[in-house]
Amino acid sequence: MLGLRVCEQEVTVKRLAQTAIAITAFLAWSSVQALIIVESGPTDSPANAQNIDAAFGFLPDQVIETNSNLDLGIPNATVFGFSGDGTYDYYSFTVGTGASPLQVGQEVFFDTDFAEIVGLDTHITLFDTDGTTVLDTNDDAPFKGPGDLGENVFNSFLSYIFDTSGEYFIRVGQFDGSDYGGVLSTDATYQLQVSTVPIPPAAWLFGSGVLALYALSRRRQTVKRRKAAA
Ligand SMILES: [Ca+2]
Ligand SMILES: [Ca+2]
Ligand SMILES: [Ca+2]
Repeated sequence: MLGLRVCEQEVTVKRLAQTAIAITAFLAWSSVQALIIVESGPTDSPANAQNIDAAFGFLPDQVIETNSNLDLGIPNATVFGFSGDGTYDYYSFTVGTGASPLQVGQEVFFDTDFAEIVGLDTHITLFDTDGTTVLDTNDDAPFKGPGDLGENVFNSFLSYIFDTSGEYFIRVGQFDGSDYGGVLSTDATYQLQVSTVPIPPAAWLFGSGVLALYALSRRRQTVKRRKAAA
């Protein structure tokens, strides 16, 4: 009887453990899913832009350009977009407002992935808060990064440091030889990644170190002046 009870307890513990593992796996899966949003709505103009603030998470993403050693602290968002309806795709995001983790003074990276391998040559353009002033644009990335699986480097990449808070726009278009690319006419899909690097703790340490040295040198000068006066 005792043996049977121990056995029953073992089974219960095992079941509880399995349930815990299943719940953990589900939570991990749902937070991974939360990092990818699918293009929805017309997205064909700044006014119809899809806001991606809620898509940001901190789980490692294999295909962002800043994913050093699968760093857990890198905010990133992924949009799965559709090409081929003859319009541009506009997405908006806020910087420095707290609605997204993007901050003023931080370098933000924009890149497209898995587009070239399905026959889409992307061209991305970053717009100011008015939706029309071009801040930067890129047709082909200057390097082949994770997610750029094609033979060439037709996927796009650009980085930008925002100096003012507000809602900005990133537009996905298609290479057509023009300065900012044309509308998405090829029937295909793409992934747009928006990511940044955390302000490194080392920078803060360095900053406080410099302050400490400055304070020490001030103290030494004061002591020296006092000694000279005495
Ligand atoms: Ca990438
Ligand atoms: Ca689209
Ligand atoms: Ca391109």
